[in-house]
Amino acid sequence: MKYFIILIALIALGTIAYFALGGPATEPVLAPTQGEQEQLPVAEPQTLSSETTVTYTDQGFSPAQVTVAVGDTVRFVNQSSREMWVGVDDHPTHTKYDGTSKDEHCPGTTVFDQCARSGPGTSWEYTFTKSGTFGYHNHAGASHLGVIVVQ
Ligand SMILES: [Cu+2]
Repeated sequence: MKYFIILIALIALGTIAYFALGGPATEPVLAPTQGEQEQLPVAEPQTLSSETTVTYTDQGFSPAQVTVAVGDTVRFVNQSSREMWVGVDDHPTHTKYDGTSKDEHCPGTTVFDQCARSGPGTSWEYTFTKSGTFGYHNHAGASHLGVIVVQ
């Protein structure tokens, strides 16, 4: 009788082990793994901050409009033959970032305003911390315009 119970127990264990390990269930496991691998490269770039370059020449800002994410930095490189002062619109007050005028927020780094002239070969960068569409101009030559869209 003892051996019969042990035999039944072994058969039961064997059956459980067969269903736990068993069955060629490898194909359904592989399919979701491939799906996850395809999604990863799409998600990663959205979480990284980056730097975008706008070039200023005698013809103006190029590209004239760029779209960046909150937290991204835009570098303005002066490759012109004149002075550059990147300032948020409108000229000459520069109030269209947070309502403060140039005379109120300069010198400083909180507003999208260079607050100073910089000569050929120099650059100035600004990190955008809030979303919005910000028109700007060269305060030292206000006919040259650009737009930064922060999403
Ligand atoms: Cu201005």
